[in-house]
Amino acid sequence: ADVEGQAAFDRIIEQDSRIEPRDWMPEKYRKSLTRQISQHAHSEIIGMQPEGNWITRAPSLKRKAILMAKVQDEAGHGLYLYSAAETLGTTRDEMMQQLIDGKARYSSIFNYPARSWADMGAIGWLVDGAAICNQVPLCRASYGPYGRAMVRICKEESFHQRQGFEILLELSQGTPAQKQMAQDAVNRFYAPALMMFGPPDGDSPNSVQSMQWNIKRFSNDELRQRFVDMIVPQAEVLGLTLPDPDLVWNEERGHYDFGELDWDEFKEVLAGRGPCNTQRLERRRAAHEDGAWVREAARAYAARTAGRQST
Ligand code: FAQ
Repeated sequence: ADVEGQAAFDRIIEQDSRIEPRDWMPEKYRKSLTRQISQHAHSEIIGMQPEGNWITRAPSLKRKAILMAKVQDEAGHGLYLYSAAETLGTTRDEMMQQLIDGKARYSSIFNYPARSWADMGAIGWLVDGAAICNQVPLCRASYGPYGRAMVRICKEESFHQRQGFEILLELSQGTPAQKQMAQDAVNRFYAPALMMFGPPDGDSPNSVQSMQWNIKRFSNDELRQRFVDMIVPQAEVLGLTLPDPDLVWNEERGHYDFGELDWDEFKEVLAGRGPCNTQRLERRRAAHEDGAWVREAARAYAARTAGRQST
């Protein structure tokens, strides 16, 4: 092992300072970060699908423009994250290939269908809300390129969350059928959104090491609790209920208690057997194949310009 490199690395972590791409780092740190950042990038890219599904059916021109911009933001987030991961030595092509081959993970949440317009509200409010809770602490992640990418991503996610909340508020204050549609969307997305934070701490093999390396700052359960505490008062403003009979304020803890999640369902989704896993990957593969001509053209152009420069 590189003794000097390790000592310098340990010092940087100890000082809660930043590791940059050219610094020496333990192989396990490089590998675990590549894992987390690439999964995160894939989530953004696959996460475009449930919402992309509603762009053509948005209820007004304004809603359509807003949704289109949001989905484009997600593409942008995927690109910053692939770039951050590339600084650790894995190329974007390799990461994309792993995704297409079904060998890479992406967030469980994007394997659930978006059935109604209200789902655009529930995704913005709950899914982007969970993403913010999880990602704001990642702005302080010890790896520089990741932390810096997170800053801009979190700003955009905050806007996305407001956008979702506003869709639900309008539906909730609309006709009884619209309110019911909003409630139904919240009913379906609540538990899957809570699962975005990952398995309970006792079943989270990566957490301890990631926290020692200052990648994660809080455990999965801590962040899940923070999220529940955040959304309960927001649900009240919306006039909607959260589908959990065990959800109750615990005066002693100063937090809301909530019911156990269905971790068997979570495992099924991670194993590739969620409601939309197959469809999401097929769509991603098809998009990749449809884009082959763009990559070919870019390569041909690069080769031609390189040739011109050398003459
Ligand atoms: N889904 O040991 P841990 C968004 C895996 S937000 C799938 O606890 P860790 C915005 C985990 O990878 C969503 N897999 O793992 C948006 C590990 O497997 P591995 C993306 C999950 O890393 C909104 C195993 O289980 N955000 O995209 C999940 O310490 C709307 C054991 O777990 C991020 O990725 C899950 N929910 O903690 C876009 C944030 N949970 O890798 C479009 C960055 C766990 O050993 C529309 N990531 N697993 O094979 C993180 O903060 C962490 O990686 C966690 C997991 C918290 C997700």
